[in-house]
Amino acid sequence: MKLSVVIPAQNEEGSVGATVEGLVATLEREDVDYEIVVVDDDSEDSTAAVVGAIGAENPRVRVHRSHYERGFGMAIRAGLDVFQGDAVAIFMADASDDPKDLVRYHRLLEEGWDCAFGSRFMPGARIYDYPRLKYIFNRLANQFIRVLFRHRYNDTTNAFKAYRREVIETVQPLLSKHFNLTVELPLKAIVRGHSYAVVPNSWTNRTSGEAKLAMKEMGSRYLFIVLYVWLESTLSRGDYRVGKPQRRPAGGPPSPS
Ligand SMILES: Nc1nc2c(ncn2[C@@H]2O[C@H](COP(=O)(O)OP(=O)(O)O)[C@@H](O)[C@H]2O)c(=O)[nH]1
Ligand SMILES: [Mg+2]
Repeated sequence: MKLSVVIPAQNEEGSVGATVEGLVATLEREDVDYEIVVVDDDSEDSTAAVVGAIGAENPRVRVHRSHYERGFGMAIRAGLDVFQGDAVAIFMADASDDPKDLVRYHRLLEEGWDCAFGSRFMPGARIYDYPRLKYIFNRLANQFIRVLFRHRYNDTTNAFKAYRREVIETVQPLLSKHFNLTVELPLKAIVRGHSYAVVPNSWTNRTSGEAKLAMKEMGSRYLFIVLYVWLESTLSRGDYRVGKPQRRPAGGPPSPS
């Protein structure tokens, strides 16, 4: 199973090189068939050049200049349009995620799960230097999602997850343009009927560059998409679930001739 790794990156010259090189080293050591697509949005620094230089040596690595408007969600959506693997993982450019966790995701997908999710808040997980205020909001948001969707998974808000290609087709059309895409993808995958497995993850705070998640601006957008998916799951009678037989139009299918 070929794994595509989509990395949204904006002004990450201080960490994107190490992130990509770390991934390459681990994926090659573990014999994973992969491609790495770094989606850049008009970075004003050398992000694209750094990745371009790695790509010149390793054809599995490339930069894709986002073909959408700027934004975290739109950059990931651009990556989801162009990836070529059988599955795709979303990975941060700031070296906060661990390539070894990605290898575990790949194994889960190979075992047959549709989605592989991590949790930074379960036994076996490790978090380093998580900003305090962000931690409080994170735990509240994930608890709210758990109650609403009646599931036990406690880290829906982490973007670092992996999906089989079919899942990316099932969750269309995507609506989120910003960080709220991180919850739209897993919640839709779950309510539309895909299977998922959860493993402990580690997460390390960035040591270079700036964190871009502005919680003030994102709160209402997160709430919008969470409620949107919840409304779909409670009121749409399963119309968007995978495997639900489609009703044929009256009169049956059009005749072949
Ligand atoms: N292409 C692109 N990448 C982005 C944008 N905003 C954030 N990112 C990337 O998304 C990842 C997560 O962003 P980060 O700032 O670390 O978020 P935080 O740690 O949650 O505050 C990093 O790799 C960023 O470079 C954007 O508007 N466009
Ligand atoms: Mg970050």
